[in-house]
Amino acid sequence: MSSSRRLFFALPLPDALQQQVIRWRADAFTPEAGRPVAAANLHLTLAFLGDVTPQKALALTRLAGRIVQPGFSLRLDDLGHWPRPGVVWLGTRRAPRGLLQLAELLRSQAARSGCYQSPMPFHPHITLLRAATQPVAIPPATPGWTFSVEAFSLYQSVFENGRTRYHPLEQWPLAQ
Ligand code: 2AM
Repeated sequence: MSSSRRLFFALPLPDALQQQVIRWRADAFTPEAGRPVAAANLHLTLAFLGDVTPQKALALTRLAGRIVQPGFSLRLDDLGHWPRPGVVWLGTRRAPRGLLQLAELLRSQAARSGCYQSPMPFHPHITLLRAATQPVAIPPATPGWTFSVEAFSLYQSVFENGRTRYHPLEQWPLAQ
């Protein structure tokens, strides 16, 4: 019998942007600030599903495949620190409507399928550092990267050899 997998829907970051972000991060934060997330793991979560059975995963991927939404442009111009989960994040000061609609749809489909959804409002962010539980000096600004979001993905979170990796399982285009 196949077992549950830890899954989430997210926006991937283009490879070139991943590299720009990690180069900037190396200068922007001291090593004591927190544990850097690997470049390949940088993503913006749309809906966290938790541990999902194969049947539920299939139902949710079918629903995801029926989503028809236009792409949008995302500007990464916000930074913050959440000391309790120990996360330093990169975000956006003005979340585009397309991003909020896509997250809302995926989150409500997940909730209807029985995946617990946090009652906290959706705060789109890309986790840059983890284990950042001490005060962190947050730079006043980011370079203000902007990128065009043309697809969203389903990821599996896998913990192996002491590391968490996010494997993209499937991707769906947003309409042009
Ligand atoms: P984080 O980066 O703020 O920790 C894979 O774990 C992704 O799902 C991460 O982006 C993580 O957010 C998010 N995530 C993990 N647990 C979650 C939860 N209980 N509710 C919402 N998002 C969660």
